[in-house]
This record gives sequence, structure tokens and C-alpha cells, in this order.
Amino acid sequence: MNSDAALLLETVQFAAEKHRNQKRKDPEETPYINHPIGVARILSHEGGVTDIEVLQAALLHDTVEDTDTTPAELEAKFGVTVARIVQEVTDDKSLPKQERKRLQVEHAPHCSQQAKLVKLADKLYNLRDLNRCTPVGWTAERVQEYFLWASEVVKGLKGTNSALEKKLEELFKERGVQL
Ligand SMILES: [Mn+2]
Repeated sequence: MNSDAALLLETVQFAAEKHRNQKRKDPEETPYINHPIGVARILSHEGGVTDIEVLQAALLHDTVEDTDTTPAELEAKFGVTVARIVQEVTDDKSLPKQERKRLQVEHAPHCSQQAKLVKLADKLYNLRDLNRCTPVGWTAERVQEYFLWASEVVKGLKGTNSALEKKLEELFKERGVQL
């Protein structure tokens, strides 16, 4: 019963439960779970990723940062590798926002290959979302700043997955941002 399909369903169920009361920042208040599912789907569908632990980590990537989930809980339920990948893509929320953003740029090149994949897909999803609509309370300048910061992170992820990197490069180019 431990087929990859069953494992993925177990994982998406866990993530959906954890994010069940959260919404995205778009005006339509899209259910939060659409984001981790979309990130995992970008990896499999566009990135050609078949590593089950990467796909699981993608589904779980915001659970520690944004819900009451602990790394120990993830390790007990999904194993040490999945828990480690999620940890690698989790910001330290005790730090101020600007510092967290700076650390993402600094840490990106030193992440594992698996964590780099999740980071690429997460950025791709978020940038597409920003092109689709502006989050509540955001100005056009803030959107542009987000693209600029994201490009700094993505620079540190180069050489991880050419398909995803090409799509990101295209989005940055549309904004006049050089990768
Ligand atoms: Mn995310």
C-alpha cells in the first residue's frame, strides 16, 4: 500500500488539513492549498521531476513556516529526507521580514538539489500569480520589487532544472529584469 500514488495522497491530505483555514493574498481569496499543489504540479508537469520526496516536500513546503506543523512531526510522518527539504525552504519567522528575504538570497546556492527544485517551482508559481493579479494592498512598485528580489534568489539556483529556469527567465525578461 506504499505506492507513490498513495504516498502523495497521504501528503496532500496532511497539507490540506494543515492549511485548511488559510487563503492566498489574491482578491478572490483562493484557498491556500492551491499553492502547494500547484508547486508540486509545476515540478512534475513542467520540470519533469519524478523524485517522490521532492514532490512531497513541495506539497508540504509551507506547513512549518505558516502552520503549527513541526519538523519533528514531518519527520515522523514522512521521513527524514522530506522533513529536511521542507526545513531548507522554511524561513526563520523570528527574524524581521527584510532579513528573511536577504537570507533567502544568501542561502539559495548552498541548498540541496532537492530544495533548490522546490524553491524554483515556488518562485515560478508566485511570479505567475503576481502576473495574474495583484495581492490585496500591494502597489505596482511592490510587485516589481518582488520580481527583483526573486531574481536574486533564482540566480543562486542556476543549473538545477533548465525547463523551470527558462520559464523563470522569460517572466523576469517581461519585467525588464536580467537573470
Ligand atoms: Mn510557497
